[in-house]
Amino acid sequence: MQHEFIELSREDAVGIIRLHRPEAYNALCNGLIAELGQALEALEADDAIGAIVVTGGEKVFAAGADIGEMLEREHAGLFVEDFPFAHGQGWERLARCRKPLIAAVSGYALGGGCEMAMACDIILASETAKFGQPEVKIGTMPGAGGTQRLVRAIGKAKAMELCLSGRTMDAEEAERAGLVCRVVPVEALLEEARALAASIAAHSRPVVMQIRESVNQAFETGLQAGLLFERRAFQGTFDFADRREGMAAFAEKRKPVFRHR
Ligand code: DAK
Repeated sequence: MQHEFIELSREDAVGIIRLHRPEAYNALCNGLIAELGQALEALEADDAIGAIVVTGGEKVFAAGADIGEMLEREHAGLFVEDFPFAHGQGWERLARCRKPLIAAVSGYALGGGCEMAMACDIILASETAKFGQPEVKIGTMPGAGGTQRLVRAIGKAKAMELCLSGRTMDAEEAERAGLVCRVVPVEALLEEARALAASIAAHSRPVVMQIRESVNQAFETGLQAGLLFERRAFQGTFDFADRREGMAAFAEKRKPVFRHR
């Protein structure tokens, strides 16, 4: 399928989605979001794919929702169409993705761009990455998880400061604050993201999915509910052939051969 605003590629078990609208700093226009949704749909349906990297360009991951598209919009219309969910379901598709998603961020990840990175499971940043929720500067507020995920990721004080002031945070600060897992040189970003995705994809897929859902429970629910979810998921892995194979391989001092079952 031809895309206008993204590039989609596959390398072994890794799917790579590159946001590619450089003239507008990868602003997340409706067309881009729709294409993102279609790409995620295709990668999730592809049994060969075990993990997905979402990336942008060297200078910009994404500078947020497309301000030009939002300029003349009014509340009633946005509410009725549940903007921007009506456009290709891309945002909703991202939240619904069950395969591990790695955001590989260089340059600006602002507003919806920062929210998109945070909706992924892991953020890997290059030294040039800049994160922020600058919506306050254009008279609005974060609308795709910025006031929620950022607080959970970096704590109230820093999240409040970023959302209320609109200032950006560089990669080093983002790593210190716990928003990103690691910072790598800009030229190594995609390779590192691909290697991380490949290492995840090499594990048993159902086990990876269980772990991912359990970690997200910690992020999204209270401790007791999260611990119960984790215990049940752990017990559930004992029905997987891959769990038996993994433990047998360890005991026999050989590499496991996972069949994703
Ligand atoms: N929208 C449209 N165009 C943008 C853009 C954006 N967000 N950001 C940059 N551009 C365009 C600029 O208009 C310019 O285009 P030309 O004038 O060359 O045609 C080009 O990209 C380069 O931008 P600059 O000339 O401004 O470049 P600088 O290097 O000087 O500055 C910047 C880079 C990233 C600091 C600056 O462009 C900037 O501040 N951009 C806006 C950042 C921002 O305010 N982002 C938040 C937007 S609100 C939701 C989902 C998402 C959202 C809400 C709800 N739901 C699921 C419910 C998201 C909302 C937002 O993100």
